[in-house]
Amino acid sequence: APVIRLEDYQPTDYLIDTVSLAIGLHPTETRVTATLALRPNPAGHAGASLALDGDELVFVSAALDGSPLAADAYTASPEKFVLHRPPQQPFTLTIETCVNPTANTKLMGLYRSNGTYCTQCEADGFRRITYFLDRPDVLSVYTTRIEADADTPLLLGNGNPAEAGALADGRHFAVWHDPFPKPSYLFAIVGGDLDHVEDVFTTASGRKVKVAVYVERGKRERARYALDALQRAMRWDEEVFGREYDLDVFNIVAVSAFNMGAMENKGLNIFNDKYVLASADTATDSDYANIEAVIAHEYFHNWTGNRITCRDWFQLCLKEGLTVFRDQEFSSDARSRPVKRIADVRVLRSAQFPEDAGPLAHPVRPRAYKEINNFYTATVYEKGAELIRVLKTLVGGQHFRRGMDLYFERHDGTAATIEEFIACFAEASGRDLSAFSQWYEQAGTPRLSARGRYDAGAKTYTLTLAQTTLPTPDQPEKRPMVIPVALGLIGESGRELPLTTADGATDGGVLVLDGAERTVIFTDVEERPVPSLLRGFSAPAILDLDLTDDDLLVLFAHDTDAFNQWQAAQTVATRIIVRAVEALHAGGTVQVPVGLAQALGHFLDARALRDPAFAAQVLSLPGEADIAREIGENIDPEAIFTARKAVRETLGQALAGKLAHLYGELAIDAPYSPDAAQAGKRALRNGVLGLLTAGDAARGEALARAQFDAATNMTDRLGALSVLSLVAGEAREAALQAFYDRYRDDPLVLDKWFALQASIPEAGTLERVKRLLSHPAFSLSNPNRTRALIGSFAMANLTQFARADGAGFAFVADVILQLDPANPQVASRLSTAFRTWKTLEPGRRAHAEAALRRIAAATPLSQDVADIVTRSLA
Ligand code: BAL
Ligand code: ZN
Repeated sequence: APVIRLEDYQPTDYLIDTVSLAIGLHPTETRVTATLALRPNPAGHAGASLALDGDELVFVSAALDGSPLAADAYTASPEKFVLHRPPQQPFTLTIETCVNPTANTKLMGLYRSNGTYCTQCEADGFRRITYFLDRPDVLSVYTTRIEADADTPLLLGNGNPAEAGALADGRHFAVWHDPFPKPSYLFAIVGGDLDHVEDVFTTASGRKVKVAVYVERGKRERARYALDALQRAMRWDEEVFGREYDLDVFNIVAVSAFNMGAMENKGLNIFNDKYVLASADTATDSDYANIEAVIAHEYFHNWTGNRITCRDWFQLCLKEGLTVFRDQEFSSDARSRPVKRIADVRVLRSAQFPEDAGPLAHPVRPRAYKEINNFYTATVYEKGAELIRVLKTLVGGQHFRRGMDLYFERHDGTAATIEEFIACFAEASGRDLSAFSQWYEQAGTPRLSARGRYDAGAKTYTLTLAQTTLPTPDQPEKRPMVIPVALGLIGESGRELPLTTADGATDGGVLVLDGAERTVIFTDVEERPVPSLLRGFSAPAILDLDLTDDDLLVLFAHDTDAFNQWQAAQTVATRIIVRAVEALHAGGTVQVPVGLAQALGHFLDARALRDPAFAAQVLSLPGEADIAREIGENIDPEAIFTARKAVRETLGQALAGKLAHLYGELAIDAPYSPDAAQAGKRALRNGVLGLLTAGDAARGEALARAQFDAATNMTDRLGALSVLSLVAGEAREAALQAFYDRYRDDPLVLDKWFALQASIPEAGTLERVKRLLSHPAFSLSNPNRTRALIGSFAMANLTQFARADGAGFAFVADVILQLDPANPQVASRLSTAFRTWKTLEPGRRAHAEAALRRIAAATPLSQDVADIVTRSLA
């Protein structure tokens, strides 16, 4: 496949002002008639031929200004429609195509999910419906007429409903008109027989919007939380960003077969039903939080993505990073801000840091790609969101809001670039942001190191910060980034010390490091301080501290920044586990200093009942992947697993009394609510149960069994089952069977059942997963099921995926090859599980490489998978 480069961007030679579509839905022969109002683009090449994109299309007919085209006037293939000599004034082109939604297993374009017709067009699925200039800078006004049989009573499109009625032979139609010009990737239709919940949302200016969520029959009550989250998001965007909704209707449709999480089509969001359906009995507290976040995310795209879209796919972070930032802020306001920040940073570190440190590393705005679907990455989304946060910290909250207002005002109705976005903030703040903009160009995570020296006589504290970034593919040389370091100084007595410098370098508690190194001298420092750096995780960097464990425990006990309080405990725990790995390698035994257990004990006494959600984050020790990242090379997953388990065992035993007491105290009497307060208690109680079981398996198992049997909600039931799943034996198998029997008809809950079994860190798991592949409830053609079973095994079970005998790698490679012809996007996603293969010890590394080479050598192989494995091997 050719490489597409940012520097080669050219506007199109033609523009498409309006699109009129007539779609006759049929399971295997859907007729699509597209009438495009075209004209030469003043910015393009005069007289050029018109080449429209297609993908596996069946061409039927074409007409120019209403008259059939002569055979020599055009060429049509499944991949292209070319009009050789287009008129040089406005003209209409009518093209008829035929598509087969039932045979569409790629789930791109028009397909069927459990009988429901639905579409997915981002990034380039529209060309699988009709020939088009299928790129985000071609904005058109769409009118869509959908026709179907009586068995498909619901017909939805973008924009506002315009007309509907009955036809002969029991068929019927609906017309939708979207007045807002949009790129083709935001096009959508739905046809089906669905249930729904609805409400009326009144916007800030008093307009009434009919909001509705459509789900499969029988699942209506499970859509209520999503409908509520939608309306809260709509209100929040008015209050916080001044953004009002702009159509008469807003529809959300949940489908069970979906490659992504959800899609922001204008006025018609289509969702993976995992991010819509929720009830106490079937969804965990995390599911509810994810639904709230994804509903808000897709809604927020209406302004950041739809009203202002991207000029080209290199600018993907313009809409995604910004919209993730917006949904993070929404959830922070709806729940606990520090807890949300910790959760988001956990995601960034576990999903983005490894990407940035491995062969798939790329800048937040890439400069080249072969397959755009492989760039919907944690770097574009999560690091992209961090860059918005860095920008806000650099310019300040007020200037940030003014810059956003300017961006909406200036670029509404256009396809914009990162440069245009940043220029709005430069203008609003009066600052030169050219150095900041380097964050978008340079891949890799900066390593920030800090050295401090206290002079008791002079009462000065000298802090030196330095940064380096390791080379990444195609970027051997790295420049320093602009890193805002939010900081404070904590005295050993526990009080926050004033930040006084001669030049006001840390005004507002933020020190900006914009070169390789910077030294600041704090004066009037009355006692030896412990620095609290990168507060709130003020930049996406890796921090190397020259602090002792005791210093860190001072921060854990006294830091006024909740993020760094949590971070201090995590850092101490990480160090202890890394030392334990080293000890095991040296043939020694695992030692856990009493300091951490004592500090955790004090913390639990003081905070557990007051702030359980935060305490749950503190109690959740760094995972195996966190430790692997810290060690960095020659990874032996078994050693990490054993070390971490031993540390948890020691802590569980040291804190046994407190944990048992807390477990009782945290029980909830009230009826289930997914709100943050109850969810926090359940999170901590499940965390307590886990640690307690690590210290005393028999006692923990008994408690978990009782919790499993008595649970009135999925969070408690699955929390107990997770604990039970770690203890091999009859009890585990009985609980798994009971869970299956209860939920055998509920696909989303069965996903949890598959995922949990695939995550068991035992040698028997590979055989279990292979057995489950042929379970009647399993199907590789459903992406959620595939991700639950195979994705969990490959991404959340390090010891078993990276088995020393290579059988885990080989198995996942087999599944990727089996899935690839049907659904390359999901296959390609799975293949990113190998992204850290180069950090493994030599034996495992060789097995991983062999598996990757076997995939790379397979024919045929999709461009999606080929791109990932080729870059992974480079
Ligand atoms: N645009 C793809 C799905 C999302 O990020 O919202
Ligand atoms: Zn998005």
